[in-house]
Amino acid sequence: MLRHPRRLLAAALALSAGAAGLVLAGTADAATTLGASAAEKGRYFGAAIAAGRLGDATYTRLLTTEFTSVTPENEMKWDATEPQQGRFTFTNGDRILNQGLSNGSKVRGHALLWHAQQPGWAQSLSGSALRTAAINHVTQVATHYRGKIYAWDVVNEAFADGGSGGRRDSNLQRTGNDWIEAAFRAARAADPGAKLCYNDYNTDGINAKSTGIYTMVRDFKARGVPIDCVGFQSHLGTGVDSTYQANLQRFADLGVDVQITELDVAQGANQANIYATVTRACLAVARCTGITVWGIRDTDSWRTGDNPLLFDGSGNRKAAYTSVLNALNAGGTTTPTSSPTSTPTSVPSAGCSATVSLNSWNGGYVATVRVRAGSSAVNGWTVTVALPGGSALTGVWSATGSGTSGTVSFGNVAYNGQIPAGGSTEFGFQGTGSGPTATPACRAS
Ligand code: G2I
Repeated sequence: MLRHPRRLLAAALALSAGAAGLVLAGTADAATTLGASAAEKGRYFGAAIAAGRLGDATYTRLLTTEFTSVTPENEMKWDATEPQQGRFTFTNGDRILNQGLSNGSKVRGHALLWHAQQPGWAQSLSGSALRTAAINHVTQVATHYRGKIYAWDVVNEAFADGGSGGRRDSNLQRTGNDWIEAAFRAARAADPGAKLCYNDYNTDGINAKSTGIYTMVRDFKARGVPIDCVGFQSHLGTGVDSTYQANLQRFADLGVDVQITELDVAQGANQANIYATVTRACLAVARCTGITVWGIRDTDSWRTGDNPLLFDGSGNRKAAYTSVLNALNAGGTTTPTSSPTSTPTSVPSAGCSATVSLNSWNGGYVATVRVRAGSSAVNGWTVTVALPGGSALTGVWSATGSGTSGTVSFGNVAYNGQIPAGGSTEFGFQGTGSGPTATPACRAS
């Protein structure tokens, strides 16, 4: 059977929802929790949570009944996980992880590198000492959580506010413009199963800042830098930009998932409507895989006095809650599926060639495939790879894939189909078992 990675994702979402005992698609009745309703649309609905609140019975009741994903509000940040250089403490991060996993939820890792909440020792480093320490941090933390994190915010808030569309100045930025891609490569090597996200705020529409990020993501995809998703924090005031959905869509069209990662909205006449607008925007973009709100009750929020969340301080559902639930239960969603693809029947011909390099470990691998044009330019390509028995594909980036075992094929995506004569591009996939050993076949279209 031919399968697309997004179908695998949908299947995985269904499985994780099933583990939480939720009723899935096919039922006539509207689901009655945020998580169950989102699952019916193939998406998760998550909350940022704090380890220190897990002893609060109302908090944990809401958490376990309403949400299907958790993000640590502070517990996996650099100051929390590496308070002294080279000495890692995962106690509170692990509490969040275990809370999520024991509830059948996804866990979003937040955040490997950020200019804020750095431990004092890192704040005082610069240059190659800081770069080395930062990459080591990414490697150690992503390795500790390997195989357990759905998506990592690898880099958080690296772009400047205002009209420049450029990078924010920081000690990390001063180590060289390539610090972001170095972080993503280190994260991929450490946890090849996690989706790797870039996350930022004030990106809630098409503006100079979001366009700067868009340009970076497009460049990363073209050069094979591993990036799988972009997080839109969505800390909103009393309005939402009319281009909110179009902005999500333009990123999705680059071949990355998009996620709403830190949603909260100032209390006011528009709060419920804005929540609904954001929810509908995610449902309308096939690659929007889920929504996370930044806290559970108003009293749990970092925005003291804004009352920006879905539950009041007593844990009662607000109008904003009902608005989100109704939006989730309404029709008009774009489900994360794709049109069927077909297995190539013709013998691969000259015109392009492909080579594969493997990063393997006991039980899995990441394959990086370089596709090269011959003496003529290529306008679209398909690469066919024979997987050894027992190997199953678990993810693909910078290509569309069909098949999960045996002979699998990969096609170019919009931005990497055209290769000039003598030029090359890259895509990758990951799988369980052993990686392919035979040279892949390449067919130019
Ligand atoms: O600032 C809101 C969010 C913006 N995007 C990235 C997120 O990581 C960020 O989260 C907030 C947390 O919600 C706050 O809880 O990040 C803040 C730090 O920049 C967090 O605040 C910190 C306080 O500054 C510390 O004094 C406090 O010890 O929370 C810590 C734990 O309560």
